[in-house]
Amino acid sequence: MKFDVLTLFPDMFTSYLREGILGRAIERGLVDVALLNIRDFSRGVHRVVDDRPYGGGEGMVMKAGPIFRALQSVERVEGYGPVVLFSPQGEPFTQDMAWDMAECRQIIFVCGRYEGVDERVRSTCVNMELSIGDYVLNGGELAAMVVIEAVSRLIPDVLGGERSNLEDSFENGLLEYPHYTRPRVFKDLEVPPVLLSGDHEKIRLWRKKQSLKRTRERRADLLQKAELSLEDKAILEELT
Ligand code: JE8
Repeated sequence: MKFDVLTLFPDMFTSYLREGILGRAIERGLVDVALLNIRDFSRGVHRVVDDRPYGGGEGMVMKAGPIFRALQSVERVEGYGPVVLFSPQGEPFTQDMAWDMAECRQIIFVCGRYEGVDERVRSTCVNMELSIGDYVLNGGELAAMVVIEAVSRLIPDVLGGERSNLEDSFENGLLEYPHYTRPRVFKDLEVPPVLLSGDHEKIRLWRKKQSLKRTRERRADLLQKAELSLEDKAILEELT
């Protein structure tokens, strides 16, 4: 998977991309992230990338030209995917979108700053506008990192030994069950005995029950959407 990221702050990505599962995936050549500094595509000695908004008002707007030229410089590989613009007005990013994106060979991200990018970038060069949530960031960079991480971990072999995707939160539409590790007793708090029983079927059912309980308590909206098995429904019934 190739990610091309257009940004004014490529350094925000470099240390982040070296760490953890993603860092390993890049090392192994499973993921490639190319960082393009939009300022390198500006013109004139002052390398201007932003300007005052037509119609007046506060703040600056990113000029269309530099972003347009940066996009033109990106070589599209076979099986390329969308050009994604991040903005608070974008469609909310979901795990389902991450799965769809993981099928692509290449995804291009445009990270704005200031008040955002000239509308003509969106209308001519962009075919997907995403938001990572209903809160205000200073630019698209953190959003790009979020999407790169969420998509990368779905690429075969990226997780490797680290537990399978399928158990994770949202993969089955439910929140995860609680986890425990040693010591067995911490500040008078004991690990639930079932987890020490060695009875794998009992453990599986306990975890599923915890998962369903938590989802109902914290995220009833997820429970409505989840595809529940007969077993899930029976456990939920029992919980009420
Ligand atoms: C951004 C963003 C996502 C999210 C994304 C891109 C570019 C005061 N203004 C700040 C208001 C409009 C946005 C300005 C900052 N900004 C924010 C996001 C995002 N994806 N979930 N929240 N914020 C840009 C400029």
